[in-house]
Amino acid sequence: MGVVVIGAGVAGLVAAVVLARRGIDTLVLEAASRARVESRPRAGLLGPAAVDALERNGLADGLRAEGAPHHNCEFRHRRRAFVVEYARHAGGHHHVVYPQQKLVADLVAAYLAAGGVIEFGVTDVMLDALTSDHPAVSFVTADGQRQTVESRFIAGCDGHHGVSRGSIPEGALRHIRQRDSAWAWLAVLAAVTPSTDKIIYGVSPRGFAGHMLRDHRTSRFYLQVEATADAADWPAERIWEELHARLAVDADWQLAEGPLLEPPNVITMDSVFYEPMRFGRLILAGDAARRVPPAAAKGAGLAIVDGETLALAVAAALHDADERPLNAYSEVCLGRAWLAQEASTKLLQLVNVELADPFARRLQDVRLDRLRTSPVAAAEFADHYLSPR
Ligand code: RFL
Repeated sequence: MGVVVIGAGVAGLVAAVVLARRGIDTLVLEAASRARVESRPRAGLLGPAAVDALERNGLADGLRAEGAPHHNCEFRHRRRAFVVEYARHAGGHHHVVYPQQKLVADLVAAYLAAGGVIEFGVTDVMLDALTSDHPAVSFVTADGQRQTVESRFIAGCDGHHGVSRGSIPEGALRHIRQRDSAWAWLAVLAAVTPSTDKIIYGVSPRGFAGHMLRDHRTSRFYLQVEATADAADWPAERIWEELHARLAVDADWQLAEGPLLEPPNVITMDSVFYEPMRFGRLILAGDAARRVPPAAAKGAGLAIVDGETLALAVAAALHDADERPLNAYSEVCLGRAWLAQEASTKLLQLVNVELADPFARRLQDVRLDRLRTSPVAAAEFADHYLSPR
């Protein structure tokens, strides 16, 4: 086997398609069922680097047909709304909103069409001999058979809680962690047509509220909550009450309510990087190598671009015996990921409200006023918001 890819998320599937299309024998191992990966709601907003990578590899048909381009976003502050036309400040670069589960379904189809093999529902995945020329993966198939596969490389694309990174010996990777934030976001997914055509970042004296878009029937909302918050304390009624209050604006605007599609989820804002993204013949990509909070919507985009970079580097090593791209892989991906982390940190400073700190709140007022009135501040925001490009 050329490459075993662990995890059929966006990182793993992009890597697998690019490898399979280059004639490299590829096996994808996925813990969940196909139905689950193709219906699990997560990201929606994809930046230009990710969209370009999908376009380059002919993987953007669904996104082009159904995705919604986004050029502007809206802030609400002191009950006043203002729009930042960020694409205008960034040479026309923009986002596309396309639900991650639809992209995963497109990628699974493209990979199978390229002759790739996926084992869904695997358990007990174990990695071995990572520093040898023939690393091995053993796993139990959905029908209970233990199998062991030797390969030339293993792509660890199994997300933040997967087994790949944990197979690397203690001390081989640096763990670079941000100090814990006092705040988390309560993530809410509702079956309701968005009450807006652009993302809304609402900064209110009660804390931040975000109104994101998924598709014409689905909206995502976020509420800033304490890092120690318990989702069980947030019944639907309390969520809607808080969203109405925090998104309120002195204008003719109504927030439409709808049934919650899944239990709300407390997402902490901590970040961690594992460096380098490679140990011997195991190469990490996407969330397996880091956790960037979803605040600036960077994780899926980074994972897509990591997947492509990984596949091209492995293809160069296998086809041309050229290991230079592989040796550069970690640095290239980390450069992009730290840029995204900086954008995420800046966005959190802009929208999360330090509820008990009047000094910080006055500074936040200044930041938001500058964003509203200064083209330089808007251009700076655009640069972060769309990075990496
Ligand atoms: P994934 O998507 O987690 O996929 C990993 C896959 O590996 C499987 N797996 C295993 N398979 C085999 N053996 C094992 N032992 C395994 N353990 C796990 C899993 O079942 C899964 O299928 O990782 P990947 O590919 O690195 O992609 C990362 C992105 O999913 C993530 O960064 C984004 O979803 C983050 N994110 C967002 N990113 C954006 O770019 N834009 C957004 O708008 C955005 N919104 C979000 C988000 C993440 C969110 N949550 C759920 C934290 C909104 C939310 C609410």
